[in-house]
Amino acid sequence: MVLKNMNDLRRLLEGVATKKLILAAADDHHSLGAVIRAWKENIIDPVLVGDEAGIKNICASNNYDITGIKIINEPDIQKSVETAVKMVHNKEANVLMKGKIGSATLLRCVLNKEWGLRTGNLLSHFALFEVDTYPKVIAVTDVAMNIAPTLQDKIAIVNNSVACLNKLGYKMPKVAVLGAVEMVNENMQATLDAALLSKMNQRDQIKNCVIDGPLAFDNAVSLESAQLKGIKSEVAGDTDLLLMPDIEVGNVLYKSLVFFAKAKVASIILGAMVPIVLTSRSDSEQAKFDSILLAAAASR
Ligand code: COD
Repeated sequence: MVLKNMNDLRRLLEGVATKKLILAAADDHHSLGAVIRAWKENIIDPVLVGDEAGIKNICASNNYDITGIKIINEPDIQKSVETAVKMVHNKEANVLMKGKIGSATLLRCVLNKEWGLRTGNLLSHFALFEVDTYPKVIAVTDVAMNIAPTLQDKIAIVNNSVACLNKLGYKMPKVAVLGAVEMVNENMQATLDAALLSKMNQRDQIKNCVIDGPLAFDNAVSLESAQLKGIKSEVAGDTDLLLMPDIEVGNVLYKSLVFFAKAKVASIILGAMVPIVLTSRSDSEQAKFDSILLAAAASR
């Protein structure tokens, strides 16, 4: 099974128990809108941690009725994130969500050795995009956490993403490891890593997926483009997951898809004690709502 669009995430959650979600630094308009919508649809049971007066102001000016939602008043942003992370650490929730705070600040709390959400695995970012020019959703990793992943990191990033795709119903997701070219070039580290990852997959050192690379972006997402270049690949043109060489390439692709291609996006952090909704502060309420759906599906 593959997901055709973001609505398919909603279908995955039919009959699934409501998840407890904690929103850190909760006085954020789009985050609150998304959380309240997901609460009304019985996807989550939220707790809001943050500046209570600010939260109530936003709710009043947007006619959000939050009667029944627990608020923990912590006006200091750093302390509100620490409180939220500690609550998740103490198993009080299945999902953590970032509100009005920078990604790096939240991630540093998540990585705290005493009360953070480490599991011993590498944590990595995973984004799903629905774009009109591709026949199914396409996952992209890592566009927001690991800055310059080593080969070892890339193996962990693929494993995190494949485990998540398996939970979303993909039996053998097709993984394209991106480079600037589809040939191995000893001066381009991304192509060397890609070739190694492909071989490790063939030898069953990386399981439950089909990996091919290096592939340039065009032949990863277009069979015609691959055929024109004479590339024979099970993945080319049918990619489920794009593995990025580094954060800059990944982040520029993310923003280009959203701003130029008007893609819908959902994104989370994997590998921690629970999935973490981690969207960009400029992402829409819809993106935050779809990310909550993705986190809920990934926490099953
Ligand atoms: N998974 C598990 N442990 C990790 C990870 C990871 N991905 N990254 C770091 N750690 C551990 C290290 O092993 C170490 O024990 C500790 O955390 C600190 O490691 P540093 O010194 O590399 O950590 P920081 O605090 O300098 O950086 C961690 C960040 C996640 C903050 C950093 O990688 C970062 O800034 N990433 C980009 C975040 C960002 O700005 N995204 C926005 C793009 S939209």
